[in-house]
Amino acid sequence: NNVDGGNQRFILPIVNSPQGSMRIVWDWSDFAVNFEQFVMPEQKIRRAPHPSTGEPWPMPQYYVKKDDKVFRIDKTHFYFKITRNRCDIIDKAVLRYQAYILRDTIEDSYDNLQHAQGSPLVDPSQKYEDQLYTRAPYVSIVNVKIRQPCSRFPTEKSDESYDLFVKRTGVYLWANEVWGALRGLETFSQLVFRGTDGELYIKDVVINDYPRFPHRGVHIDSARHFIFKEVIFDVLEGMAQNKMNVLHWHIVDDQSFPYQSKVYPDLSEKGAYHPSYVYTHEDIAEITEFARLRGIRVMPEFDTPGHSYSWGLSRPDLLTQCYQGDHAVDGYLGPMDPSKNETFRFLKNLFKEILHVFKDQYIHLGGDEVPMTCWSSNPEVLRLLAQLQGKQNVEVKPNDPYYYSYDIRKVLEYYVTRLTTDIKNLGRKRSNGVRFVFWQEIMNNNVQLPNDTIIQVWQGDMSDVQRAITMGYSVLYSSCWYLDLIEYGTKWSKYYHCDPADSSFGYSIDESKVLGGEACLWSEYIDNENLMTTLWPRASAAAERLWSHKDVRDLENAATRLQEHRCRMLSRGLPVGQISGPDYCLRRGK
Ligand code: CP6
Repeated sequence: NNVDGGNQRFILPIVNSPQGSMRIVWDWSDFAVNFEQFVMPEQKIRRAPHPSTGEPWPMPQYYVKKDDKVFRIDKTHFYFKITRNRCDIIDKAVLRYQAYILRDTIEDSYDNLQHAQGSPLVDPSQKYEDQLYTRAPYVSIVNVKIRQPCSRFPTEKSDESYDLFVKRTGVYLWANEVWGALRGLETFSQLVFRGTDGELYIKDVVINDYPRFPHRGVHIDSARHFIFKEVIFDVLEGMAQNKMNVLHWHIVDDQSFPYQSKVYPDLSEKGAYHPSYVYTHEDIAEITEFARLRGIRVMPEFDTPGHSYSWGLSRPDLLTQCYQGDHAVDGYLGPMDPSKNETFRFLKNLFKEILHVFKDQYIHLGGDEVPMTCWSSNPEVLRLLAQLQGKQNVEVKPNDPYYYSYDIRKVLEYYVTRLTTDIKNLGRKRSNGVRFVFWQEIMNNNVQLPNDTIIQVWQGDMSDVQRAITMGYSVLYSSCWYLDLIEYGTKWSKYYHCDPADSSFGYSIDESKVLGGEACLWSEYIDNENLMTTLWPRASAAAERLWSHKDVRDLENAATRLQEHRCRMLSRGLPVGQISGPDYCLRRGK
């Protein structure tokens, strides 16, 4: 089949040209005569679908549709009625979705919304009065009922389930928690489509929906290229439209240190690319707030002991001096120096601040790609290792005969155990405590940590997932969703078919131990200009795998919905990329 794009014969329906509307028929196979390598005569020819048919992405768990039956939405009288447990999260969400539904689908954007409400667009920060909604007559009402009072921040235990009924007798959205109501509003807004007559329609449906995995993440890297706050907002808005709920923010790395600390301001003064390319506490608060209002958690990653070169620009003493034989090699610094108490004192102070700035229970501590050969070259680290292995006051040098009986991985275990113990103690004062995530090297190096630790598998397959579970850890899976590794045509089907709890190769994975997965976008070759176009709609493939029932795997069906979904993200103002192959979106052009 041809869902990944490539050549296909189809008809572009209407094109606006200076001469007026005309129908263009483009037969791609005429072109292919000259390019034989592109001819695939046996392939199924798929006509680009109508760009708006009101199909959801990701697919709900239970989605019962009465074929062909649709209701018309009265654009001028449409509103959401929140019957219980109002709070800022749901009030602001309702305004966003009302704007999307009306603006998405009709030509005159905000003017219509203002007209519909009979009042100017409301300042979201103001306190809502019921009269805001009572001006509209009782038609096209969406009744929103939230059973429990709002909580302030989403957590790994948030209930994101909801029920949605679109029936002649009315539209009802019911959720236990506000987080489910947010997901339901997104689904509802996706079901509304614009007919060829310009009217808004919605299908007759009953939906019962909830996520398959609690952790559905997007990983961004703001250290290889500085990512503007506005682009991070776009990432978060894209996540909301794909029901993803964790922003994994790899904030610092070897190349730069854009996190502006108040206890150690020299870290970013020396470590950021430029004084203005920093994230202040206020920036982070804004990003966290934008995420919170969309039911998204922000999980920061401060990657140590490796990937820490930029820390050394202000604090060279933090890093291990690498040796060649007996000689310290000038300017050659390795991972964090585990042989000094000062290293841990420093980290403890910094993480105390980090726990205060980032509210989420999870902290990612990295632990990947640690250059341990530098550790094994350093006499102080080797002295530490000798102690750890029960040999007091022994001088170990790389040329000692004993050297190879030492296991340098014990130093990694010592480092990680000491760091997590320190941070756990700091976290006691928080209401939700603290929980750690590490890249899979921690498990590969046989480091044993408490069972509430989470291992993120980024290399390898279900055997690694199985291994982490056997060692007692919970797992996040990312191996197949390294979105920065792209190729011609950008085959999204491989992202789509990848499953974090895939039992089809003889493994029987305990799905309750798999928290979910993350679409990872590393930024070596990504900056503000191409971040969104590379992330979306590629990450949408991961989003459906992580939300929908595991048997939702039909590529043809997904391809049609994904095309519409991409157009929808575009029309909502997100600069998303192209992966579907030849197609079209209807929106206002120049
Ligand atoms: N940076 C950090 C990276 C990567 C990792 N950690 C990485 C390694 C291999 C690929 C992509 C990214 N750039 N800090 C590994 C988790 Cl293919």
